[in-house]
Amino acid sequence: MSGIVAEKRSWAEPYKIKSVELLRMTTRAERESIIAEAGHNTFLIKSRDVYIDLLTDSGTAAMSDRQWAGMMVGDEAYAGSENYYNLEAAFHEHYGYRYLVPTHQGRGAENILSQLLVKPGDYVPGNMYFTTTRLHQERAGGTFVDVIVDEAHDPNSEHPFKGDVDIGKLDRLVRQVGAQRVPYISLEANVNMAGGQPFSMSNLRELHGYCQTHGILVMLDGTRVIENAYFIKEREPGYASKSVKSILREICDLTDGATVSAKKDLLVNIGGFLALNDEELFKQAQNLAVIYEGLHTYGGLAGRDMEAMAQGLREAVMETHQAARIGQVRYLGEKLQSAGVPIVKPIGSHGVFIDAAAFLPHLDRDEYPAQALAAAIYVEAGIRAMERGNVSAGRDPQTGDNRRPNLELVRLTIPRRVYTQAHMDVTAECIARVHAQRDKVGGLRMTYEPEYLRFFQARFEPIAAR
Ligand code: P71
Repeated sequence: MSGIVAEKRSWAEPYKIKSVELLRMTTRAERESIIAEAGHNTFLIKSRDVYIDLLTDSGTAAMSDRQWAGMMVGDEAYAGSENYYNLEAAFHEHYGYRYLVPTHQGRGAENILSQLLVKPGDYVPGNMYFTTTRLHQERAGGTFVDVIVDEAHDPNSEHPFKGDVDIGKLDRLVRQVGAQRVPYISLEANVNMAGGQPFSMSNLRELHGYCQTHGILVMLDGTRVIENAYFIKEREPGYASKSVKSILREICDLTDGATVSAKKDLLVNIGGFLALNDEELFKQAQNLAVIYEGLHTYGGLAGRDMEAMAQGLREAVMETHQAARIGQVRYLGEKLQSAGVPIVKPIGSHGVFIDAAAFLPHLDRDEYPAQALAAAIYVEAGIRAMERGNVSAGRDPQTGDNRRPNLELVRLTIPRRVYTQAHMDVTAECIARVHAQRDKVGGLRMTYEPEYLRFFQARFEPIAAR
């Protein structure tokens, strides 16, 4: 009975496993040649060469039996599919926005929103950038301005709501450029690039008031908003006894619309949508959808995908699901912390973010420490992580220099309902081994740099063997 105490109550996965996918292990020698062939970029490794895949939580969830059952009732009519109306009903019930435009994934919705609202010369403030979101804003002629609280840029700050907007920063921008050049604020839930950090309801309420006064829309990036709702329930005074479902609704009611990648919160492998309250904007969005996505009742999705999304939404607001989801990420994060690995605090919702700058202090940011660390983790145990630092941040469009963000991170992203605690143990042990030999990890030089979203396809080579 050692280790078991009467008071302790663990959580367990609120499901049992009905179907499995076998994993394949490679040798270290194989992985060394695989990473070189992939140009030291984990995006360029074949899935078959990965043992535990923590690249992303996007589109990687295990669907439930009910979602799979939904796939069998796909109505694949070109127009007016039954599944669209089922999705719309679930969408109205849970998010409460008036209008829905399905899209093939999140960036499809971002494209439409940016084209609709951003004019050349506009400014789009946001609580930290997201790669695709900012690019769509820039391509529409806008300039992104970061207005997140300073704590978000400090991996060691324990601030419980590092996703909050600094209203003072927003106000300075509005005074400087004029509210008429700020069409909306792009408000991301559970801010990805900050480490999966939530905003608070009180901050959102204040932001909503400010934006109403100045005629600025609040557009939510609701990709991980249900996880954000769970953090509000856990951390914000007055919310402990409210349901995740009602907190979600309260968030949406304080915003004017949303872009959502359904590949995260909503437990599906593909899909997204744009949500709006304004009828005129909605009509224009539906019209743009037929250019870029597909007819407005499918938006690039199969009928079956919309059915799986509707069911995923019902499962995503279940508290047992979120407790296990966020509990599993926390389990891995705490293991890494106790092994002395520097990570972003507090532990976020969708992954554990290793502070690569602190892990590899001997490397300059332009030697891409997070890229090098992700490659070293792969070579150590076949575990695939994602760089979220200088490579992801890209170049400043004005100066052409690397942006060198303060956060230089490697994300160990946990797919929903896919891996077990034992996989988390193996992962933590792998990272601890790399950490013990961290001085052997050398820097990288970029040998191929694509123009857009370079992190997906860039190639690197080691600067010199150490
Ligand atoms: C993630 C992804 C997928 C991704 C996208 C770009 C670079 C690397 C990985 C996608 C998001 C997201 C947020 C907050 C919009 C999108 C785009 N995340 N907002 O984290 O996290 O959605 O991929 O469905 O087009 O791995 P999309």
